[in-house]
Amino acid sequence: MILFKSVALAVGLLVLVMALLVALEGLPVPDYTRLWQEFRNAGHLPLFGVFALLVLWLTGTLTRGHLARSRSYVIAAVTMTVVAIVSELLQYAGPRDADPWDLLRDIAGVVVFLGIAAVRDRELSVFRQGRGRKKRRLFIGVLIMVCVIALAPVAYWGGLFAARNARFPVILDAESVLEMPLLKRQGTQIEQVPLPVDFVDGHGTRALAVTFFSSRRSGLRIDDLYPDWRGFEALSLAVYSGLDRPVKLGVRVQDRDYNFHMYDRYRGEAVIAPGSNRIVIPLSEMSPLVSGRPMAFDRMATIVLFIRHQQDGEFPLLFDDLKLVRGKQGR
Ligand SMILES: [Ca+2]
Repeated sequence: MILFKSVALAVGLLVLVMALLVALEGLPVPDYTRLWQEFRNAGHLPLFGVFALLVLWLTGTLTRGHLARSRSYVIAAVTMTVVAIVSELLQYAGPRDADPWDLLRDIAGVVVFLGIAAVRDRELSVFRQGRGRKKRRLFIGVLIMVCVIALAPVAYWGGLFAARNARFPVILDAESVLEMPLLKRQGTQIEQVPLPVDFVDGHGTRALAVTFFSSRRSGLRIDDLYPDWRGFEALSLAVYSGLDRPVKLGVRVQDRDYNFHMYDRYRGEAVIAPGSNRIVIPLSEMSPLVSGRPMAFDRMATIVLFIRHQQDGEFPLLFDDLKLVRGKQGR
């Protein structure tokens, strides 16, 4: 009877957990950013933790007096680990991308929540006899460590986004290492370098060197932009070229409503002369888009700086002081 109830419980939980995971994925989100994604990933921890407590409670209630207390913990841990593995396997088969880290977060949730319950459980003798106190302290230390590891990505991306928000309206200045994880290379190499003395349009002490290689398209992509550009008049960028000839730099700007059609984003081109350059693109040029709708300046998403059909071997351009400005002069 207990076996039947346990199987029914496990199947019921699996259905419920899957429903909640689907709901977690389908929630309307305020901001489609890496930080939000990490928040959502971290949601696995309390979700599985709470369910593990539920199984613990049910097992204790169903088997009152027939089962050692510690066995209830083992049953809860095993049940939820199986639920986590099966839900991951189902996701491999389903439309949602399965993430092995999710499985670790699920199990971390089970361990942490059951662990906290165990430490506080008066019926559990393991932390209350003999050297129990020492074991208890060690165990609490392990729980804290598991929590810190599982939540580290949220703290990491939270820090990067806080620095991004503090920098705004400057988008890229290459002064801080905190800027680098928000930049994506597309067939390029990037590094922070000292600002050349004749890069008069640059700012501070460093610039971002982007090395372009021969390819159909290579560039630099900045996702997860500070979203609200309202109240600004132009996008301004300093570029330094060590070449002895002009080169054409493509600029692409997308909002969060971008529908993956080439006419549903802004696309411009600037000629970069040898030496120091200042490119200024009035926001009025970006809207309306060719697709006909206005650019959503309160929900901006991505800037891509690129070079097309680059066949001249590798060369670097230095980017700096990419920012939004209120006047159209760009400074
Ligand atoms: Ca700089």
